[in-house]
Formats: sequence, C-alpha cells, structure tokens
Amino acid sequence: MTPSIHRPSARGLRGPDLPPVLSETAWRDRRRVLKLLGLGGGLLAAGPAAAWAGDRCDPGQATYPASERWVPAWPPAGGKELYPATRNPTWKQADRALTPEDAAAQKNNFYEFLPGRAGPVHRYVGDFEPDPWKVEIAGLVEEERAVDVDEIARIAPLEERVYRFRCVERWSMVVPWTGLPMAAFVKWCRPTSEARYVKFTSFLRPEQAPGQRRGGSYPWPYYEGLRLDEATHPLTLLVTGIFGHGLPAQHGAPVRVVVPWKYGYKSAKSFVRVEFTRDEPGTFWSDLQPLEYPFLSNVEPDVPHPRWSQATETDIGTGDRFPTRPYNGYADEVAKLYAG
Ligand SMILES: Nc1nc2c(c(=O)[nH]1)N[C@H]1C(S)=C(S)[C@@H](COP(=O)(O)O)O[C@H]1N2
Ligand SMILES: [Mo]
Repeated sequence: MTPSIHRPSARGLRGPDLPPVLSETAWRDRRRVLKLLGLGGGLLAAGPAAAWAGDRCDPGQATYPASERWVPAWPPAGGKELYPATRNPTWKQADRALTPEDAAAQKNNFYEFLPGRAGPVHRYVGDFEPDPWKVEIAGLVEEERAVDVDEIARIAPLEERVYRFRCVERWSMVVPWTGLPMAAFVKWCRPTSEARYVKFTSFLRPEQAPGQRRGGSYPWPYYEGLRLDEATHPLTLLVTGIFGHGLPAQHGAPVRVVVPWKYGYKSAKSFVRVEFTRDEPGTFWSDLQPLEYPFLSNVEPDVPHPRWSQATETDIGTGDRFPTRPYNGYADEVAKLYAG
C-alpha cells in the first residue's frame, strides 16, 4: 500500500541483500523437515533435486526453501511443540511454486515499521516485543475479556495451509501459513446474535515501531474489518506461523489475519483487539482513501485500482508475471458470499 504509484519489479528483490535461495541454512532446514517426516538422509543423498528443482520446490511436499534465519527468538504462539503443524491436504498446494522464505521475509508491507512502501521491514523490527502478547475481545460478545495469545493458539489444532497472497500493489506470493480457522476463534469469542462484523486492531507502540514515530500522518493504530460471514468462512485463517515456525515480526508476530481472496491489506498483522460490531467498521485504508480501498476489497482483476490495472501480478520470489484471477483464484469457495 502506498499513496504514490508503486511499480513492482523483480529488480528490487534481486538486490544485494537477498541471499541465494539454496543457502546452507535452507539445506539444513530441508534436512530437518525430511527427518520429521521420517525420511532419512539417504533419500537426500539419493537425489535432493528430485523433490526440489532449482529455486522451486514441489508444492505437494511438506518441504520448502525455508531458512533458519527467520525463526523468531521468542517462543511461537502456543509453544514450540506445535510447530511445524500438519499440512492440511486440501490446501497443500497452490498451482504455483512456493515463494522462497528469503523472498517473503524481506519484502513486507508493515507501515508501523516502514511507512510508505513495501520493503525490508525486517531491518526495522529490532525493538518490537511480541512476547508476551494479550488480545482484547470486546464489543458484542457474551463476555468481554483479555486473553493470552498462547490460549488462542490452542483453541483448535494448528494446521499448515499453502495459500496465494495478493497485495493491491500487484506483488504476490505463495506461502505456507500456520494457523487455525478464524471460525473456531470467532465461536470461542462468543459473539451475540447482534454481531455482524468483526474489527481487528493492531498495536500502538511508537517506542517499538519507528513507523509510528515518523509515519506521522497515519491514523495509528492500524485497523481492519470483515463481515462475520467472511471471518467465519473456512478459508479465513487466524495465523500464528509461516514456513513451519512462529511468525517473525515482519509477517505480523505473534498473531495476524489471513484472508486469501482479498487484497493483502485486509489481513491485519499483530492484532491486540478484536471487536464485534453491528455496523460496518471503518478501516485504516478506507478511512484515508475510500475510493481506492473499499471495505470489501476482494481481488478483482477486471476492476482497476484508480491508479493502476489489477490484471496481472508479479511473484516476489521469481519476478514471474501471472494473470490475476477473480477472488485470487478462490472463486469456487467464496463467490457465493457475494452472490445477489
Ligand atoms: N498492522 C498492519 N497490518 C498489515 C499491514 C500494515 O501496514 N500494518 N499491511 C498490509 C498489507 S498492505 C499487506 S500486502 C500484508 C503484507 O503481509 P506480509 O508482509 O506478511 O507479506 O499485510 C497487511 N497487514
Ligand atoms: Mo498490500
């Protein structure tokens, strides 16, 4: 998200700070995953290239070009023993190669740390403290309360899902998220029958987030919202991890939303408050620029952003361009939410 035109280019991603995909740590990590699957080093010696060709891996395998570099120093939500979670077979691949973790972790949108553009957010998160972490449950619920993120991570079994993810600025990626169905969380919150929307509010910690100190004109904290039928759709995830470990800060530690059929900004990171409402809540971006960022913001390739076409997208790992699909390729699952 940026108020000025941003032209995604592969160049920016292949800059000097992007380590080679097949780094030592990546290989070590892959070996670790194989071990977890009960496959020995023998298989690896027999032909590692069979499962992983160049900078692409077989999206059907529970292996990926992950890197130890992005494993957070703090314990992940729910505790280390919950990671890596079992991959959900329904969402084990996404008709496109997985994006290497080194690419996904070095180009992020997180204006609290780096306002104004997508970029190397990971360089600005040094003061952020995602542990411990409380989340307030408020509004139209049977009982308002504050809960620990570890409790949230245990509401339902964590699972891994490979989803496409599309930013409104036309970059996209395919990554394995770890999380639980948002529907399970919503139910656990016990909203009243009056509730029709849910609003997620991110943290306000200027002392830990340089973008909240110098991103002066933004109405911090970040806030987003979903209709309750969207939040409880089986595709919507409450996410606590990525690439088999807890979320690093730049991806929204320790807990975030992922709604794969909407533009990325609908997926609020590092939320501290969940409020159930009767009326449609405002959102950070739609309150700033209502014409550019409407509440629904479903991925619609035929509807251009006022300042650019949405017909295609560029993968942040490979720089390859793809046609953008309605609902980001999830029309079969979600189009019915918007029928009539
Ligand atoms: N709190 C907060 N959440 C946020 C943002 C942000 O700036 N602050 N950016 C959004 C945008 S525009 C995108 S594309 C995604 C990016 O997620 P990623 O960096 O994990 O890929 O986060 C979304 N959630
Ligand atoms: Mo975005």
